[in-house]
Amino acid sequence: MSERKITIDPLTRIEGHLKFETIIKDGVVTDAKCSAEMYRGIEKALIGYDARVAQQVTQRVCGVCPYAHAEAASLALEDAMGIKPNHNGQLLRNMIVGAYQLQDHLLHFYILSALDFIDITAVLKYEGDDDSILSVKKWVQNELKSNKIFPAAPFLPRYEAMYAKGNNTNFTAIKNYLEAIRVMADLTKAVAIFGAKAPHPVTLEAGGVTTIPTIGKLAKYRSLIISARKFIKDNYLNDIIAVAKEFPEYFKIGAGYGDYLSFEYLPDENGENHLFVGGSTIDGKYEELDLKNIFEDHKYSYYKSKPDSNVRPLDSTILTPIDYEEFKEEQKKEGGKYSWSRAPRYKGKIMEVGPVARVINTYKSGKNKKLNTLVDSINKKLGLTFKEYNSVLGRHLCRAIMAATIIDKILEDTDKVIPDELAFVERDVPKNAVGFGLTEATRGALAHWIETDEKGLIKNYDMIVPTTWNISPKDASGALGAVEKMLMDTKIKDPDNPIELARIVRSTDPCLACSVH
Ligand code: NFE
Repeated sequence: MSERKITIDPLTRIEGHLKFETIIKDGVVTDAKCSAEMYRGIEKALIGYDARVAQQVTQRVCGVCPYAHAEAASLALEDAMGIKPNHNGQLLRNMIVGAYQLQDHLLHFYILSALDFIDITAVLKYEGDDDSILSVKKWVQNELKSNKIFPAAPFLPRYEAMYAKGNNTNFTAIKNYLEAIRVMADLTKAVAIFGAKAPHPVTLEAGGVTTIPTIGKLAKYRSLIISARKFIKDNYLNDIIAVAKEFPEYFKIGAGYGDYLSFEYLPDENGENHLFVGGSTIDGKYEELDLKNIFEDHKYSYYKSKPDSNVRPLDSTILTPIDYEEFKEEQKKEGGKYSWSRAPRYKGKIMEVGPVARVINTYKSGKNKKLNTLVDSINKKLGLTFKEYNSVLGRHLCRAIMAATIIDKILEDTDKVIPDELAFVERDVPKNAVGFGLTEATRGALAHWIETDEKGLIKNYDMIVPTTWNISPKDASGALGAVEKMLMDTKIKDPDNPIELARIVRSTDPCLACSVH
């Protein structure tokens, strides 16, 4: 029997620093371990400050999903205040976070993941007259002629024979890669119209959005979103379908536990009837969300353990990181702690969060008929059931389904905004209050909890973040984290080029900066 350990450290084309290790026996993964390699402590850094700073500071957890932290922080403080945004406040909030999330989905597919599937060297065979493809062809030719050690990095060198074979798939995706950058720029501009800046918009606050929606701003936002809509609905979705047809086996590779958690996302102007529902699907059965089921485990995380490792939200900030001597001991120990990520669990189960969770939970709730129609038509076209959604391609496909759904919603919301009317209600920060805020960040379910003291300053703050769910280490029961499970049993064609592993991990779009926060 051949046995070999494959360590990838760090995995590139993701956010932050992820190390993962697998044991391969006879070409099959028999053990997997994901390690978040840094500690940040932003929850602890908030303690003692005015509660309104949480919106700004928690955004600095991340460069790609800051909007989601601003929203969750605002929702948590609104919950503590006992208020909701007004009509315009809710709509503008949706428009900021929705546009930002669309930009992030394009970033993930085209910039971070497409190069796992698309053959950039196919441009050398291109004989057409499309200027953008020709520009890439010329660039690759010039790079290959140069004497640099890594010509055409980061696109080359490539593992041979592992990419899409169809010239059309490759040419179209390469053209769309460039086009996606322009669309991402437009979406970023749209975020900045009402967010005042992007990244890290400053106008999302408890009470709504502090920008006044003038007719000019609304018209500009609308035109940017309309120009992005065609690309998202046609090009993005079609590129995923083209990749799906080239790599049908990736609807079977990367299956996790198949249990899903999502939070409600994008409400109507009254803060109700969300576009995506909250809840869980466990063993195929959908149930509404009950936050009391969330606990965090830290047996394999670099924190000092209490006897009971199940910690409730707002109790986790009392956890103290282990000191450096202990850290070195744990690393040497067989079966020791191995990640700075904690291990959130729902009903004691390991939940996958993200695009598949959002699509499956919403579909099963039956509350969004348009989504169900779109999902049914795609499943028919590709011959899929939800079983195949539990896979590398299922995750990519669900992102495109979500993006097509979100862009219609934010356009409808734009038309409901009342021009020139305030989008913000101001309130004092409540004293001795507790609140929570739930949303869906690009990568999945995001929750913030806040507790204020007798002066209204932050006494305690807790975040449970999408990638923390997905990338979590084992828990006290010994069960593997969600991505660890996805890696298990994978057949590796060439252990010297284990691209299957990278494709699996990237399909969850991990963000380690958020994960450890
Ligand atoms: Ni840093 Fe994030 C998203 C949040 S993490 S990217 O999306 O919250 O999983």
